[in-house]
Amino acid sequence: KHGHSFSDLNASHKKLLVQQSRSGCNCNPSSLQACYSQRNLANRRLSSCNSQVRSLGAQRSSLLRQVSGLRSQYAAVVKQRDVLQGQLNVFVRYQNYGWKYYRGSFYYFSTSKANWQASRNYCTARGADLVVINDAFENNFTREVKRIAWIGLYRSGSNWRWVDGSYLSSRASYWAPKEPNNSGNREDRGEIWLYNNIENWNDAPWADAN
Ligand SMILES: *[C@@H]1O[C@H](CO)[C@@H](O)[C@H](O)[C@H]1NC(C)=O
Ligand SMILES: *[C@@H]1O[C@H](CO)[C@@H](O)[C@H](O)[C@H]1NC(C)=O
Ligand SMILES: *[C@@H]1O[C@H](CO)[C@@H](O)[C@H](O)[C@H]1NC(C)=O
Ligand SMILES: [Ca+2]
Ligand SMILES: [Ca+2]
Repeated sequence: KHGHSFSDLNASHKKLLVQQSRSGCNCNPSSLQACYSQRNLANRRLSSCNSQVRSLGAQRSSLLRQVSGLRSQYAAVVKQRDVLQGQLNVFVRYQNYGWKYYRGSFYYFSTSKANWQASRNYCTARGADLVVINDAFENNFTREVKRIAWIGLYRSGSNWRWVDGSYLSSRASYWAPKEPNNSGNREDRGEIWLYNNIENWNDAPWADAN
């Protein structure tokens, strides 16, 4: 009876081991304790794996956000580059036609002589206008033409106005000494005159060929 029950026990232990091995516990069948401790180890590994998965998930969303940020930065830089390339093309084209660049504007000093209105037409036909001298820098720059040349200044009643519509009284002016003198009562346009002086403008009749 004793032997019978031991053999039963042995058989049921074997069955148990078979069940455990079916359920995936891959341990040494000689020790149940070793099996538990391997299971516990596996559980710890599993929970460490889970927290790595969670942390990788968080890293992934952060990386996806970074990628989308970089994509929009890239698009902005591409746009900026295209704008700059366009400006460079304009720059090169103007320079090839003899225009001079100074402080944000292009200038063309024609060598042909014409009256004020014809000179202005020459400018407007080229998408420009006679020069409006805004400050001492621009005045110095235009004096470098080193010859008499029309500027975009005209008499309007008792005022002088620039071709952009502004009144000279609201701006710096660089009239030569004793100018504008309206000589012969017919000097109604401004010109670069004593170009070696800071104060260099003169009034002259519009029909003069400068
Ligand atoms: C118990 O089972 C083992 C194998 O798991 C076997 O080697 C052994 O002889 C068996 N003992 C008895 C008394 O049946
Ligand atoms: C203009 O030129 C004069 C000398 O010709 C100089 O003294 C003056 O500082 C210049 N002005 C500017 C704003 O560059
Ligand atoms: C008046 O201006 C003209 C230039 O437009 C100049 O030739 C002439 O000498 C000036 N006359 C006087 C009296 O300053
Ligand atoms: Ca100007
Ligand atoms: Ca004059």
